Amino acid sequence: MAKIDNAKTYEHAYEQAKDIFALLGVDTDEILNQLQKIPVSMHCWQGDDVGGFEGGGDITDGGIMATGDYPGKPGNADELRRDIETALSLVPGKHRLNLHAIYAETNGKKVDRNELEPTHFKNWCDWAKEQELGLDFNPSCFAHPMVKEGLTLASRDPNVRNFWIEHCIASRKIGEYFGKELNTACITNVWIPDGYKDTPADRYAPREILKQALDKVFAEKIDPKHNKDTVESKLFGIGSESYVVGSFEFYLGYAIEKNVLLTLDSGHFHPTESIADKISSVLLYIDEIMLHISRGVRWDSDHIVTLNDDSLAIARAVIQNGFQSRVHAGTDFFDASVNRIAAWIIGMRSVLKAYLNALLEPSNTLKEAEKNGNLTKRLAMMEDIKSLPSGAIWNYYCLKNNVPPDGKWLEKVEQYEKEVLLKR
Ligand code: RNT
Ligand code: ZN
Repeated sequence: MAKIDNAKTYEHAYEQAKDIFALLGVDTDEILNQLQKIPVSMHCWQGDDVGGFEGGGDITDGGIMATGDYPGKPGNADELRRDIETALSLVPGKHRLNLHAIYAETNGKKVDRNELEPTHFKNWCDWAKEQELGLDFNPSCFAHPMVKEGLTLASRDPNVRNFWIEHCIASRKIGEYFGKELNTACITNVWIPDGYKDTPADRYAPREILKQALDKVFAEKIDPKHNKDTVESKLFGIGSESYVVGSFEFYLGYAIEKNVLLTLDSGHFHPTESIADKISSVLLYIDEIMLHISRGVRWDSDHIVTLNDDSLAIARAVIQNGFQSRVHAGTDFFDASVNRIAAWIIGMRSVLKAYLNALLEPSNTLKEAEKNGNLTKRLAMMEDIKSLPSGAIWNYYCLKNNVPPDGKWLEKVEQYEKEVLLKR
């Protein structure tokens, strides 16, 4: 149990909350065991505004953007790793780290993205081993001069296209290396920004080109024990408002036909469209999916995750049917206007709270009511559940994991900011 002030108060609150949930047939001790087994892949790129260590490169060529100039941004991989360690020390549970190719360490040598190799990620891998973290990976198809007119894998120019095919192939090998070294499959996620600002004259041709390019990327079979491939769709980005080649329908079809995973990013759909309701549909046709849990706000797809109806609905869609092993949760947001480490912690803790809330629901009773046509009971219960004391369960879970409860973690970040971040 974490040594924090007033630990007794939190334990007492847990015991009371536990009794209340028991009245509904929910065993909170058992729920906490289940929550303990849910890893969330924390994205490394919140740490430095999707900067990476190559120098140069503007992420807006990928239709994405981080705004804000909060002090303390890490300048190298060691600093970023230290920030990640700090963030994860304030998040209960065992999680994973999601890396991007732009975070390669090339020892001052210029290594272009199509030439990246596992050695350029050895430091990350050794560190992950030491921290007992699984790694996931992403080719970085943005912030690079070979992004031509907003296109990468879907470019008509074979030089451009082949460069990115090579980069994606190199990335899968890095994923395989992580998987082998860390004894847990790496999920390598292909996302490309390709699209048009204005109305295309031909919506089909770029998709044909992309399909063929992806076939080349995935041609070599890699043991899924080490690396699993996934593809991420998007509806629009900055500068690709009218058309994105890799749309949801495109990748849904691709994933089904080619037996790869599908990534659903909660910020990549129409603002009123939620990924939560897609999960139970796509899992009828695809074995496993990855989630990029984010928070869309108007045109932006990458605000810090909070505990809101959207994140709750996502967690519910996973938990209701016991899809934990088929749905790989991850985060994806970038905000440079607040302390970057706090941003990670807020997002990660919110995702976990959403999962906890979903686990705490008396799901069988709700399903039973629905099956019996008692829709009044279904709605009444769903409303009543909202004010159950799940916060007490959460704080106890934090204590159990040696992590400060709500209201207590921020002071640790403030201390780190004073001692480390502001001295950079
Ligand atoms: C962009 C996608 C993608 C990126 C990262 C950096 O819209 O969500 O996942 O956020 O790869
Ligand atoms: Zn994403």
